[in-house]
Amino acid sequence: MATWLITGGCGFIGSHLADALLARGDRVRILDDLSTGKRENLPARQELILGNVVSSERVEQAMDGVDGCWHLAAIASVSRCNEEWIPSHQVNQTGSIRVFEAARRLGRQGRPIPVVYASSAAVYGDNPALPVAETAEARPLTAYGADKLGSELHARVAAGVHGVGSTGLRFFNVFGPRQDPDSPYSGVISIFARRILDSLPILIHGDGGQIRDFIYVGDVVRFLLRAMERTAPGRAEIFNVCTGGAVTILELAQLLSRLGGQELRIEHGPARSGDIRASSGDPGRAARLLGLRAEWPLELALGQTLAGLAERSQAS
Ligand code: NAD
Ligand code: UD2
Repeated sequence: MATWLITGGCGFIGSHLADALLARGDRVRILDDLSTGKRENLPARQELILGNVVSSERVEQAMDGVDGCWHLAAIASVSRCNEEWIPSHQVNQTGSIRVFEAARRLGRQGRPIPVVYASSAAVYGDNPALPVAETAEARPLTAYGADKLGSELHARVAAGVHGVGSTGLRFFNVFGPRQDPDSPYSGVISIFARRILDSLPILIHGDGGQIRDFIYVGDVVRFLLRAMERTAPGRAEIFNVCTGGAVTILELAQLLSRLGGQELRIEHGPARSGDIRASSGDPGRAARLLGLRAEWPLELALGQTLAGLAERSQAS
């Protein structure tokens, strides 16, 4: 039976990955500091190492004896990373290096532990060539994006110098149940869903013409699992995790209101500084080399998300 480490496994994406691994009978180990993740996102019996991914002792303790590591722990808020520049750099970049180093040191028979890690479409910045492919110039506009790009560069060093195999997944806009609707830093879909369930008007930053490529967490877990199967020693690869779709924030608000049985009520606030105007990914490389495409239709996935939030609201 395989044993896996998920750093950030108490989080939105990590807890869905943990569910999938447990469902197929594997053992899962979680390293998380519960800074944004929640213990209740995991089954009560699930082993959790409470700790910081910046600590080499904690990372080595968590990595020892596992067959592979999904590294998802990060400060995922763009604005928080800009405001808390040094501390978030330590988590988002030094934390990644800690993981690569532990994968090197704790490999067995000279074979480093494979690592799949979360990068982000933020590395592209405001690259106008849409849909954007992995070969496009990376020009991050935020500290968050710069640290995700830095993690990719260190992944290449880990492969070339130390033989650590890794696969970096550039997530576009991920949504689904357990994305925390109460955090101002959370994804737009979780925030809009909460407003609709509370019968409150939706607040759009700017004119609502911003474009995003929304991918459902159920699809993201399929990419995470397949990427681990493909990760090989000495090779560092990168893939977009996206649908290739392009939805405006206004269209999103209209769709969610209809699905939530609410009349559309919108208030427009100022555009968010540094907001990317248009973001949409080219899913072709992952389709060719991972053999995967996103399968969840947006409307069905939005329905699942609304239902999941309504259920948790009633339970709490
Ligand atoms: P999340 O905040 O729900 O999950 C992050 C997890 O990491 C949380 O459980 C948190 O407690 C943990 N964590 C944070 N700092 C830590 C530290 N120093 N040590 C140990 N644990 C720590 O966010 P998410 O949306 O699930 O994101 C998961 C990964 O995917 C992150 O790396 C994020 O940057 C990346 N990503 C997410 C999206 C998205 O749309 N959700 C888009 C692009 C990239
Ligand atoms: C997402 C990720 C970020 C980074 C980036 C990469 C989240 C929360 N953020 O940033 O980590 O990976 O993608 O491209 O996952 N909006 C509103 N009203 C609201 C909230 C948001 O209008 O109440 C708008 C916002 O101005 C933006 C869009 O919705 O234009 C998406 O916002 P977001 O915070 O969900 O995600 P994004 O793309 O800024």
